[in-house]
Amino acid sequence: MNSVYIGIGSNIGDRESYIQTSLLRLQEYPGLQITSTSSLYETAPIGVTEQGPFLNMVAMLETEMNAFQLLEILQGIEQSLGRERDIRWGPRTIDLDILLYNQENIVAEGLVVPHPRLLQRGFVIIPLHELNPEIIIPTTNKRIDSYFNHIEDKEGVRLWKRKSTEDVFALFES
Ligand code: PH2
Ligand code: MG
Ligand code: MG
Repeated sequence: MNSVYIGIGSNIGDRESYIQTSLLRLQEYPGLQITSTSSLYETAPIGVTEQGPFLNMVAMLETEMNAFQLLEILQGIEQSLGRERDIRWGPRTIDLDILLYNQENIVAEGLVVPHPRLLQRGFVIIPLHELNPEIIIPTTNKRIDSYFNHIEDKEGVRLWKRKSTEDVFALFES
């Protein structure tokens, strides 16, 4: 089994519902289990700042799939939820990014893991840290909590819906 962290974001339409649906679709695949999820955070847009605020979260998966098989699944779910790839860093119904895949460093066309901008983004570090402050970033061999106090866009990340139980989907009830 492989342990994977994925970053999830949405800033168009019913953001929470897109995120919930993406997790439900993911859960349908055999050989893949969602093992934990962070709280939901509302975050100021980074990169292209003239767009609506995002909801972001991180989920942990256990899967038999290799990173490229998983990437294909994630892109299929993005497409099924109306994702259009026109503006880089622009608005999107759903964005599913592989952040970490075991402790592997992957550099290939179309896939770089750990995610290249992971350590510059509070909207990723904060929910990752919430799930597990001891995660090691394989490119630097440092724990995620050593980055937590140096986040530049911290003010732009606010707790939007707190995770209250271990149940992955309870987050979306009410
Ligand atoms: N994703 C981007 C670009 N900018 N900003 C926030 N706050 N959240 C995101 O998920 C995000 C972003 C490209 O993937
Ligand atoms: Mg992204
Ligand atoms: Mg992406």
